[in-house]
Amino acid sequence: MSKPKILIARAVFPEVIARLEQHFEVESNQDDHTWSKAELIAHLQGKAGAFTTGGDRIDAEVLAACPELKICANMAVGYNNFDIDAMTAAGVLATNAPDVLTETTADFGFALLMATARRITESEHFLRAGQWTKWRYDMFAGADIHGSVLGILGMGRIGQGIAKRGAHGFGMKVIYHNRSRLDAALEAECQARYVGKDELLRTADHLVLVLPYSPASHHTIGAAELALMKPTATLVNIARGGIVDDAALAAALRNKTIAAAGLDVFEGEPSVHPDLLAVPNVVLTPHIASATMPTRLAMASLAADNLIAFFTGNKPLTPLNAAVLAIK
Ligand code: 8YV
Repeated sequence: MSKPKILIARAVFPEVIARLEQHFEVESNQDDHTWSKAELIAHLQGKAGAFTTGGDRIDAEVLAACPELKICANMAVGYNNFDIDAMTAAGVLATNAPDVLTETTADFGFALLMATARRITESEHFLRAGQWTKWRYDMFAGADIHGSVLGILGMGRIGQGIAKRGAHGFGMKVIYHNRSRLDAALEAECQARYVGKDELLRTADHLVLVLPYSPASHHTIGAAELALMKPTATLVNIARGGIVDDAALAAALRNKTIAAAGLDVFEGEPSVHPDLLAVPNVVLTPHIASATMPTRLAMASLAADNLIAFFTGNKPLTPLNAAVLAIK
């Protein structure tokens, strides 16, 4: 019997490709071309499965053009690149890659928070530019982490990881806002107190965004929300571009409405709003919060496990629209 055909839409670990080749006829984009939608559709022709990353958009147009497609396995916990309703309607299973990146991403969120509050990259640029000629009492004076109020917007697994690091490691007072409140045991574990969104914005010394992106969370942080924050506050976004209005944030940083920001994700990335590039009080990183080799391998392996399980008649590990499985 011939093997099912799958497409690996981006470059990935050779050992993951080798494993998939035991089960599938594999076409892979190992040269890591950036495909247009038309090119993605062309490469998906005749494929029953796709291994995707966060940049590969699977929507009604792609689904209509690829009728043989049965499953898309995302190598990402976020899945805003999938139109889940359209996939369900087309009978295409969607899977993501949760859990395996939680601690790595929480580590990075904390690293970005510390770099932002303590002005690490800004001061390094100053040093490299040969501007360091003497000590000064207020040179790159930033904001304390220890004992401060850590606000978290979006209290899923990664938000909880950041809360625990803050509360247990740095004695921070943790407050959070989320669509639903955590149960009492989880709140106690994270030493986190539930507050309304306005109180979160007004009270946090450091605010970390970890909520999923959807049309409902578009520009959750804009000019009005930034105006509520303390002028000494820092804002960190490791969630998704589009949750923050980047133009409004650049203006707030320029006008010192808030003190500083740390951004790993951007609206329209890999493009970055030119106004953000022009302000010094922002730490900018290229969407690397999950980027350690063991974690990236675990994410890719989970996506591969989902594809293999699906085609060998087993239950995929992390389905997003399990209803599709029920009607098969
Ligand atoms: C990925 C991410 O690096 O998992 C996610 O949701 O944002 C990142 O860990 C990226 O989406 C590539 O798939």
